[in-house]
Amino acid sequence: MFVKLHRFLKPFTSDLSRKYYCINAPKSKIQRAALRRSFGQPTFETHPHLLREGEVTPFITKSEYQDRRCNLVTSILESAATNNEEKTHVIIVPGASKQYMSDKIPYVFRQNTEFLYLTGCQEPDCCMIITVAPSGEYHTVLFTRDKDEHAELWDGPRTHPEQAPDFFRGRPEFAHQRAGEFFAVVPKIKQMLSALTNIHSIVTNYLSRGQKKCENPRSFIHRLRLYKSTAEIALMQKSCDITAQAFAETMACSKPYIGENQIFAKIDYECRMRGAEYLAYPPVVAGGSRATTIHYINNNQIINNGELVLVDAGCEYHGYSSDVTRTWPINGKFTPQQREIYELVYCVQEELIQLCNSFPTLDALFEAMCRLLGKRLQEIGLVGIQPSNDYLMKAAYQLCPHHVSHYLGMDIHDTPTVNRNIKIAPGMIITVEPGIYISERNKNIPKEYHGIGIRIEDDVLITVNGPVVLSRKCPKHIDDIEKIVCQNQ
Ligand SMILES: [Mn+2]
Repeated sequence: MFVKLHRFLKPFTSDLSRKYYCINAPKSKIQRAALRRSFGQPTFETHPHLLREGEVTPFITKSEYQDRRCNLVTSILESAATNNEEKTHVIIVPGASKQYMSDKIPYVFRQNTEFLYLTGCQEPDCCMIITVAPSGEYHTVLFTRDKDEHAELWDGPRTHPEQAPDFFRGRPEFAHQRAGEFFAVVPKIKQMLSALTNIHSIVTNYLSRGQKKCENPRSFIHRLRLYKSTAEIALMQKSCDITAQAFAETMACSKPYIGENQIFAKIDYECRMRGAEYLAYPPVVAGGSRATTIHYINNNQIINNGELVLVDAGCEYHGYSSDVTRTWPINGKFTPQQREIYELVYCVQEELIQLCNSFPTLDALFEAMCRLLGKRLQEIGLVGIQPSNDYLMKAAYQLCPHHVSHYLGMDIHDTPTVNRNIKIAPGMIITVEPGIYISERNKNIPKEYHGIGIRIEDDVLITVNGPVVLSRKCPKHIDDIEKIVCQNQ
């Protein structure tokens, strides 16, 4: 059974995939000892198919996590220095708590991204505190849950503070504490763990009594997360490869009268079979005119012959997200109107990716999208001939009422506190996603175009040598799409 599954997985392996260990492979003394102990998340010893020695989470080493904490401390000290402040800083970053669908039935746990970025800890109800002396010396404490034999019987092992596993501990910087001790120090924080969204105000209220200044560290962390490391870029590439291959498989199984739910299931399956943990967000699978509803996620209709399907989906691979959109004719053949609009969006998207060579801001890319869409819509007669730039921009915005880009990384809308008016720079990953949505109620556009909704979205890494399309393996050119969708019709 296991051998068969192993063989089945093999064709999907790529340069980032690890060697799968045979289930009965002899284990070293260290591995056997580690297996007897228990951890709350995969380790090199217990999951050698996922992690290498020295890694806290797949591909991210202990020293990279240390660097991240060190960079955070440095950036906070730098900011304090420009304000002429010489103070002790206490940085509090809580992890997420489990959420429940209904009594005792949990949702899939997803760690708070800032906490995961700084610690690599994947367990619920933990907290990290860094204290920084005015000298710059700092000390990190990771609070993990207390031992609870009964809870562990149900939910699996926890990484106990006394185990102090090597993979979390860095230089003397790091210590483990029981969550219980932590709550004794800052009692109010227990409350905030169950209401993470209120954390800032709870801590502010608590600390303000001592006349201390309280600032949200999120924007400091986001400015670090904005620039991806070599390991993060490799993870993002893999996440995009998985999504691209899943799209290709999904296109290939398309046929008229398939359900949107079936396309959803297919893409989810293909992503997971390639090692993704889950889809990074509820995908949009919108057949026909439903594609003109930007956030359509009901995915419960039948896609009729002659209709397009717009699919916006991406996976999460070891904490890194991809975000891709493709639109294709369910029967493999674009109608003349569908082809016309598709080619228009395709050309604009390609031009926008090329524009990344000059490192514009995301807002500048958005303006460029409106200008380019407006011009091309005018060329094919869907927007009236008026010379004013303003008019064109407005006309385009009416047909594409969303932004063309966002930062991408661990989260889909990554680092949202970073403004879209800063220039893109090497190390950033962004989406480029123009679209055209022609409502059935649009009286200014001929009827034969009504109900057409098309978006093309790729994930783009910015480098010194220009943009690199990470999702390039996903079929996009009209000929490639028609060929792949037609093959099983
Ligand atoms: Mn997107």
